[in-house]
Amino acid sequence: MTTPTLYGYYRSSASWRVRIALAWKGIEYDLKPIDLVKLEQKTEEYRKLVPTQKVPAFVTKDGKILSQSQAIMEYLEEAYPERPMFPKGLYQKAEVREICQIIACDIHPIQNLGVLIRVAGSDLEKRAEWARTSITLGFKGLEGRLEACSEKYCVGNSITMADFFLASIVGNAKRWEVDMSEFPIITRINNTLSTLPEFQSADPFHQPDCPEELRKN
Ligand SMILES: N[C@@H](CCC(=O)N[C@@H](CS)C(=O)NCC(=O)O)C(=O)O
Repeated sequence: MTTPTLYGYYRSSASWRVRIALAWKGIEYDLKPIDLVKLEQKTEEYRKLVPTQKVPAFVTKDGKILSQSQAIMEYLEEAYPERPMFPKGLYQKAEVREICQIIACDIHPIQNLGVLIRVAGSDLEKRAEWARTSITLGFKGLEGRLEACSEKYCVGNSITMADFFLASIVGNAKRWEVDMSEFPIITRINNTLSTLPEFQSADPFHQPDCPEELRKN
C-alpha cells in the first residue's frame, strides 16, 4: 500500500472536482502536476500511463490507475465510505449522477482546451467567445434542472458529488466571464460552497502548480 497519486493541472476543472472529493474525504495524496499548456499530457511517457492523454488520473493506494473524474470519485466513495458523496435515496442518488453528467458530458467537453484550440486556434478572443457561449447554453438547462432538485445544495440539503461538479464548472464560467445574473440558483449554491474549507483548499489558485502571480495565500 502506498500514498495515492493524483495527476492533475491546477486549472483543469475535471482535476478540480477530484481535488474537492479528496479534500471532502480527507484523503492524503501525492500530486503529479501535468502542465496542459506545455502539452505535457501529450508526451509518450504520459500516454503509456493514461492512453486518453487527459487529466485527471488517479493511482490508488494499491497502485491501480484510473482516469475520468466521475469514475475516480465513485471509486473513492466505495474505497473511503466516510463522509459519503451520495444521498441514500435511490431517486436522489440518480439525480446526483444526472447533475454530474449534465456538467461532465454536456457542458465541460465542448469548452475544454482541446476543443478551443480546434475551433479558434490561437485567437484568444474567439476561444473566450466559444467557451462563454457554450457554458451559457449549458447553464440554462442546468439552472432549470436545479430548480426542481436543489435546496441548500444541488440535490437537497446535503453536500453531494453534484456540488463538486458545480463548483468546478462555475470556476470555468468565471474564467470565461459568463454573465451569471441569468443563473441565480447556480450562483447561490456556488456562493455557499465557496465558503467551505474543502472547496477553498481545492481551488485552482491554491495549488502548488499554480503560477506564482495567480496564487492566493
Ligand atoms: N471527462 C473527463 C474530462 C477530462 C478532460 O477533458 N480533461 C482536460 C482538462 S479539464 C484535459 O486533460 N485536456 C487536455 C487536452 O484536451 O489535451 C473527466 O471528467 O475526467
